Amino acid sequence: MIIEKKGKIIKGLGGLYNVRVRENENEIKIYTCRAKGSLHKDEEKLLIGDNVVITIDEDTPDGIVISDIEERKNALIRPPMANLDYLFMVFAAKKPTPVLEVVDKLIAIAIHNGIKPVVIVTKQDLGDTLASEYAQIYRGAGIDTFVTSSESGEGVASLSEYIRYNIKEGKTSAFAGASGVGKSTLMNALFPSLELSTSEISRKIERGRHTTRHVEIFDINTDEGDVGFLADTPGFSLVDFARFDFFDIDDLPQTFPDILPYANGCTYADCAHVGEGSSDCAVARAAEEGKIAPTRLESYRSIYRILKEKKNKYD
Ligand SMILES: Nc1nc2c(ncn2[C@@H]2O[C@H](COP(=O)(O)OP(=O)(O)OP(=O)(O)O)[C@@H](O)[C@H]2O)c(=O)[nH]1
Ligand SMILES: [Mg+2]
Ligand SMILES: [Zn+2]
Repeated sequence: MIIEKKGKIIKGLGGLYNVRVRENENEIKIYTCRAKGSLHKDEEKLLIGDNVVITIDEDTPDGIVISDIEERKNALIRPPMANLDYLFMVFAAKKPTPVLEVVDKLIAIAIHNGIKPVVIVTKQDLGDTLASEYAQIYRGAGIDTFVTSSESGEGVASLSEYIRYNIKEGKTSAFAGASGVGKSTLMNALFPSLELSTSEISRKIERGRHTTRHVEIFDINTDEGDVGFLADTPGFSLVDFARFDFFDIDDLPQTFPDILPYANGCTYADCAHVGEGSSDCAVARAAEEGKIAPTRLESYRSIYRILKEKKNKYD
């Protein structure tokens, strides 16, 4: 007999996928299976977070395959996931030193894809002042921001409350950021039963050791009646706008909600808001008045330059 079931891909390793299926009210089952040949085509490569149909042929051993993918809400390259509702941008107050341009690029990509960005500044115990300064930048940009320490427990309860309140009813979320910032450690602090592996950053170069090797989605908030999903993901340090087409240059202002109102209000002719010190540019003026954080404007201008160069090349 052939049976079809709907489920969600929660992990994938070497062509084998774990698909989470709700069998009935009380039972969740994980099926390990391969994808049907036609689903291997590059453009529709399966992603963690995909909602899929699996076909079970009870008459053959290994007779379970992923036979269809449901239409995606969105898909990201980093972390490689589909159907995200929330993306938690995780970086440390120090060790490793954050690269805010990468954080800002990720936030822009999330917003462009209709994913709600949330910032988490970890390792507050290593640098309280730095952590507050970073948090100030993102709160000022209107982004939900948390400061945590998995060492002292600071901020963990309020983040936990936020996650419990927002990541439920099938919503999918992920922790993303550089290696060694403490994503897995924080997930363990929030959900001790996960027991994810973590490891010290390299003392010499102060970089993480890429401890988490694959994306994996976990059930959370199951006590609320319905489930929410949270993924741990491998660390990455590059978001390459030159190589990948995340969005067009015309879409850029919408991805910076803190700059958008001033960009819209700028009456300087054909202004791209990237000129240094032009007193006619409303964005430059707002930055001078301290209404836009300098690092946010730098990131905006950096993305603009990359997209502009790309456009000039192909137009
Ligand atoms: N002092 C301090 N150390 C922390 C904190 N959170 C994590 N660490 C340490 O930072 C190191 C890296 O933590 P991980 O959780 O493995 O980092 P990760 O972001 O998951 O790294 P990848 O899996 O490589 O992407 C570990 O030695 C943790 O103990 C914190 O809040 N304070
Ligand atoms: Mg990890
Ligand atoms: Zn302008």
